[in-house]
Amino acid sequence: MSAYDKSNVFARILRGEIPAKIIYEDDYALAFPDIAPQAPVHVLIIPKGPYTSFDDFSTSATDAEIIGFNRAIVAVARKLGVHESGYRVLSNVGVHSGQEVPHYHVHLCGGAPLGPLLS
Ligand code: D5M
Repeated sequence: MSAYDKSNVFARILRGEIPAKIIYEDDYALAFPDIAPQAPVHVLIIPKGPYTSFDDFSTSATDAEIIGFNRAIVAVARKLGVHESGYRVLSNVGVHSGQEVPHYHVHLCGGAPLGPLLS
């Protein structure tokens, strides 16, 4: 994976340069709706640090960042009311996954049966 590009769209959202409807924020994470939702609930959760992907984050972030970020995902699921009904957490990594934005993000989808992930 190449070096972190500070001009990516999620870095710009973190800096407040591009508007986003923030639905959750803490020391480790920010969450906002996906611009092209694929489910009734579809939000993106991003860490505040400059990590390109799940792979980069899991390799380079501190234990506190990793724990804090994962707990933020669960907090978002609770806040959105999908904790009981269930939800999907997915992250694209690199070219073959189709990752578009080179700032680590997870898609949290739910609000209805999602069907099989792979078909
Ligand atoms: O998915 C990147 C996702 O990011 C894709 O579902 C669109 C979404 N996106 C792109 N720009 C924005 C803004 N400005 N707000 C909200 N959502 C956005 P990937 O996993 O990289 O393929």
